[in-house]
Amino acid sequence: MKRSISRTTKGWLLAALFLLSSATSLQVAAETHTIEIKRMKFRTPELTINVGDTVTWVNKEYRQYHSVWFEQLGEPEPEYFFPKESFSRTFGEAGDFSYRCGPHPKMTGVIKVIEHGK
Ligand SMILES: [Cu+2]
Repeated sequence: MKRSISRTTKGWLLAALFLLSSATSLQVAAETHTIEIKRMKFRTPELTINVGDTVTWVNKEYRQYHSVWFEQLGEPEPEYFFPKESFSRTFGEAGDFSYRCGPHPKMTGVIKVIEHGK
């Protein structure tokens, strides 16, 4: 009798462990997205990502430097980055985040950050 109770307890423990591990695997891993900067344009200029994802802008020009400036967030203009260099930013909350290049105001883009599965 005692043995069968402990066996049942063991079964429940295993079931609980299984549920915990499957809940963990449902979380979506954060991704890194790449935007290339070529011939004075962000390619692509509009990108939708999930909360927690990172965007890396890569300068693919021959000589031209650029910056990625989220001016509307009231942030200071970041340093320029040169060909073969990159700039990264992680987005921790949902929303539409417009940005521009500091030295080239006509270069604009937007990162649309959404909650997972919405
Ligand atoms: Cu630029």
